[in-house]
Amino acid sequence: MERTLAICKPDAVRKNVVGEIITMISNAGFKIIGLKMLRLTKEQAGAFYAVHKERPFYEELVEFMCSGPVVVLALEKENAVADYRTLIGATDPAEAAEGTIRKRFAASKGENAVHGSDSVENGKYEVAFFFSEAEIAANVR
Ligand code: 3AN
Repeated sequence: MERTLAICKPDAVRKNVVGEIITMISNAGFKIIGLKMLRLTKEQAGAFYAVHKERPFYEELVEFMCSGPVVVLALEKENAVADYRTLIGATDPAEAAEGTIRKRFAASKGENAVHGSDSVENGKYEVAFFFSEAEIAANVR
């Protein structure tokens, strides 16, 4: 079983569409093995997106991710990383396929409703960033 991390970003929380996003995730066959709502500090958001540190949008991205609460979900499924990327659609909502989460709820490349891990390795790392092994274990028991 593979794990991936989903985040309903501050724009999705503000638009009150977290429930609809979680329904789409559940309907696509993912098992939710962790779920919490939290407000990221600048330090946490900066560390989470450290791979993008050199990109021109880094500061904007960190600011945006701290601009309100987020909902983080640890998901489990066979082929979870690739299947979840398919479900969310392209980073730019203008390029996102019909029926994807970003097609429905993203406003722009920055305010794009959801995050998804981009590799199996990052999936493990990002789930561990937000959830302890004990928390996950209690949910999969
Ligand atoms: P994805 O989230 O689809 O994996 P990445 O890894 O290219 O996309 O970018 C990470 C995050 O950075 C995106 N979710 C988005 O919020 C933000 N981002 C990417 N490109 C831009 C951009 N051109 N302007 C503002 N924010 C961006």
